[in-house]
Amino acid sequence: MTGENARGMEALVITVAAVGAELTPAQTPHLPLTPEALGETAARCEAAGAALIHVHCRTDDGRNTSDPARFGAALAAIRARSGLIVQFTTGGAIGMTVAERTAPLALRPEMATLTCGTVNFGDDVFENSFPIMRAILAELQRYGVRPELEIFDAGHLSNAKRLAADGLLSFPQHVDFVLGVPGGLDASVRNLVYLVDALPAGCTWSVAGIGRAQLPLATVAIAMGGHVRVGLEDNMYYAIGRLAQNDELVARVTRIATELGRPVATPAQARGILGLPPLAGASDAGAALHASQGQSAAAT
Ligand code: KMH
Ligand code: ZN
Repeated sequence: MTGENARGMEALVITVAAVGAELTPAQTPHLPLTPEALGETAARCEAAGAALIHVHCRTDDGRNTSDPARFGAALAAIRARSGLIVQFTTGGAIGMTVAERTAPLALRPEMATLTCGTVNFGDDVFENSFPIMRAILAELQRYGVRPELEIFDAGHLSNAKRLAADGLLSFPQHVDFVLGVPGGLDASVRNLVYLVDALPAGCTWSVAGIGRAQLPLATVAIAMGGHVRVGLEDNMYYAIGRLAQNDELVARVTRIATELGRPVATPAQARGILGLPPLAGASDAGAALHASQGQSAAAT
């Protein structure tokens, strides 16, 4: 059961990108920097309607780290506090080597990102040449980790198709459109519709609008039947001048989806939608929230 309502709308998978690599603790006090804070964030976001958490790790004082021990502690803390699908970054932070970016994959998270091309990233360059993509794909395959294809620019989808043509990737896949990065494709509805139309058959997709584009693109994606990523990695504000907390960004998407008649997926339902196997022994605490909103698959 993947969760559909009476109108046949597939349940909405909400991803929380809780910390990312770019914001500093000086910019917002709400970044979950420690494994314990990531566990707490996971619990709160699951209760608010999230099904998946995209994970970067920081040191206690906020620096980026690819230390597998830190990722392992984060994975354990998230697992202890939630049933969320855990997705590691392989983008890491600007300046990390490919070996650093892929080192945590040995922990075999359920999913990890694969950015499908190089992109300007503010004044920096986020490097994802074909050799880098092939190296990351090899590590994903080595550890049996399901990719989420990150598309920052229109050509990235072409790159993913080229990887498939070379036999290195098979479609359909789950794809995340990250729109509005300075240097990447603008966060417009027109661009989102263009990208969705260009997807290979059977793909699932989500959108992560950067900054103030997060809310309007999330709303459009809910109506289009796509999925949504929110969180501080992409947007630090709840409203102009008001810093956000991750769970309130998730809760707002849940409220909008509910108003639009779109059920929100529990982690177990999200695993079905994304074609992931069930997590052995996982709780589905999100089901209580969904049932209380009268939007579980059974209730709708
Ligand atoms: N921090 C960005 C340079 C990912 O997580 O896969 C890359 C990023 C993408 O965040
Ligand atoms: Zn990321």
